[in-house]
Amino acid sequence: FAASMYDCWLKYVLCDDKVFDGYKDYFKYIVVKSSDRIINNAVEELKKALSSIVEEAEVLDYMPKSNCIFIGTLDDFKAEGLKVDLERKLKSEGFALNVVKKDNHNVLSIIGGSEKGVLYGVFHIIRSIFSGKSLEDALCIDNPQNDFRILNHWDNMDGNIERGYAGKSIFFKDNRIVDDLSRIKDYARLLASIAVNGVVINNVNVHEQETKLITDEFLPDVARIADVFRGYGIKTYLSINFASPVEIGGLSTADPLNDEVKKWWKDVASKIYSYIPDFGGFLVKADSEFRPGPFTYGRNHADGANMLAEALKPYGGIVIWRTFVYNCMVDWRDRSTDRAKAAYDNFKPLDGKFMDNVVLQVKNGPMDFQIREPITPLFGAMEKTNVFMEFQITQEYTGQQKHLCYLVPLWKEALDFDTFAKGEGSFVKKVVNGSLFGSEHGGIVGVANIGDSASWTGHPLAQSNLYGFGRLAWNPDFSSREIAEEWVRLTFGCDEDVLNTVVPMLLESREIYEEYTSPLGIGWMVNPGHHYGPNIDGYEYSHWGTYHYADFKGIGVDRTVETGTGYTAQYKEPVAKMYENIDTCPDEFLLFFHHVPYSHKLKSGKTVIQHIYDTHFEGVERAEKMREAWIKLKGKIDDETYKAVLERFDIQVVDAKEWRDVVNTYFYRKTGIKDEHGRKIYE
Ligand code: GCW
Repeated sequence: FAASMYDCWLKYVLCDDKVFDGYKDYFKYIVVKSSDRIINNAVEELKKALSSIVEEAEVLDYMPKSNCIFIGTLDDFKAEGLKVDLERKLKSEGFALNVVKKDNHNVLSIIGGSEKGVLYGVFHIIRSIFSGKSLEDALCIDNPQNDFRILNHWDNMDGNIERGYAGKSIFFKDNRIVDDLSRIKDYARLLASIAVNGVVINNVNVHEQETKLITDEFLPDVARIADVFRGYGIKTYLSINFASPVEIGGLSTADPLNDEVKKWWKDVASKIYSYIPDFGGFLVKADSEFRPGPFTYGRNHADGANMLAEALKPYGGIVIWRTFVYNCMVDWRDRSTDRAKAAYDNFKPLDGKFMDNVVLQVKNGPMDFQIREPITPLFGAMEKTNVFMEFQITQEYTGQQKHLCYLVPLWKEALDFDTFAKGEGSFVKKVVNGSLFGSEHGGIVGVANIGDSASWTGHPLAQSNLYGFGRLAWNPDFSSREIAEEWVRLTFGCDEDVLNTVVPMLLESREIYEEYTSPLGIGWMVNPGHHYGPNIDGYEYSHWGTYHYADFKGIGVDRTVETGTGYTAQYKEPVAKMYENIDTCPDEFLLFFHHVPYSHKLKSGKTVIQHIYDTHFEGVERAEKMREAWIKLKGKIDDETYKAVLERFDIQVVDAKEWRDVVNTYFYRKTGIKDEHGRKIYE
């Protein structure tokens, strides 16, 4: 199976000729009535996909008297006199794939609710063909469950990517926007294939140079990028600096209630839309980790967000305001301040105060993208405010694209969590898609894991996370396995050995990573700054609010109402009680919610200390097994990918051992308790 890892899941190698027979008959003629650019790109993609397997199809603007494939919007379809019962069933970005009769022949129709729907429909048929699905199984009506499916890029204009583990930025170089946009076009294709419809191209930490992206100096270049994305149904957004009026506007204040400031932003909006008529809007990190914001002026987040929202409103733009706001200058001895409480404390009182084109972007966990965190209680608490879910695809705390960590299971846990906000069944996925509270906007956002590396993602298997993000944002009901299987087939073909090796590997990779890193939901324990590798006390005596409170007697953060920080009260019942009570708190979150002695018995019957030892030994063994299983695939995976993955498994195994030994030694020294099985723990 030879194809370049650059092509990701768009390799277009057929895995099952027989399955393809069902489709073949329609591919002689492609009927397209529209001259729309998105539809043209869709047709180009289909031709590209088919080019290696059938004779080149003829593109017609009329119906031939033979079987054919028809590609167009519902309006195009009706104009053809064809009948299909799709009204009200098709959302604007949805699509339908079906076979209809026209005179004496059959028309395989890809019908979109809009041009974007057409594009997604074409990618659906391509995905079906190349993952070995029969035509019958491919027929469907499919709508996105989330209207906004956005990627955030933490790219700086000097070309570096904050928390990027896959090379340099594909958008920026040397403090400018790149000249050659061909890689961005390939990226747009990849994103369209997983139905991503928005990109924020610059880092939420907006530094001096990036502050100028909203000026005449750079907007023409931003417009060039936006134009490429537009052809694939993707809107461009920018992260902005809240202090821009002062830093580049010559004003003496950025106070959101100041008239001059309001006018300044209105002028900025009008200018941006003159360059980019379909500009998506602003992403804002304000009053967070030393970034400027409304607090400076005694204003709150709603004042700040609404001021910007008013400027964008006439053009249909939105303000995406992040809730990652917490005190990052705490005294570690102060046990009453709890960072986990911060988002709720800051934003819950403002529920109902935001304009309808403001969306709060909330990280899945209350701390910061750890390998295991409970859901942020803000989901379910904001009944009158739009919220987006923010996931981190880039693997900051989950192995930095050196370790394999398929994140879809983690994301699904978050989306499937029941908040009980409106009784049983109030799942997070319903909060974020807007249906639970009838919100105006809903969506899922991911912090991208790509850069200019040959495989886009550094670790070639980390492509599965980008793929999985898009699929899950489209439909959170897909299972982790379904997504993994689809990705493996599209990426590596349908060899059974490959499938039976890589799919289980992906599915257990998160658990393996968790085993040899920080135990029982406590998180952190990493080297400060870059966050790679074990350092148990790395963040223990710092100002960041990220502690485990381990001493010789016990470990964990008491977040109960009864004796701790009171964080559990931010959840609705019965969730609050479940976490509050140590007997019902799930073990994987034990140390997140409770401070316990090392002798505390888990539901498995093991003590906490023995669990720590066992999981750390087991995690390494399982990492070694993944590496060995991969080696068995030599010859079945293209060489380039095979080697790139193996190199990373080599690193993972070595570094997992370091984690194991550092963690085990730390707790052995703290507790003096020996491993029941007498395995090697360095003293
Ligand atoms: O996890 C932290 C990261 C920062 C990041 C911040 C955020 C972009 O370490 O690098 O800044 O979260 O989400 O704003």
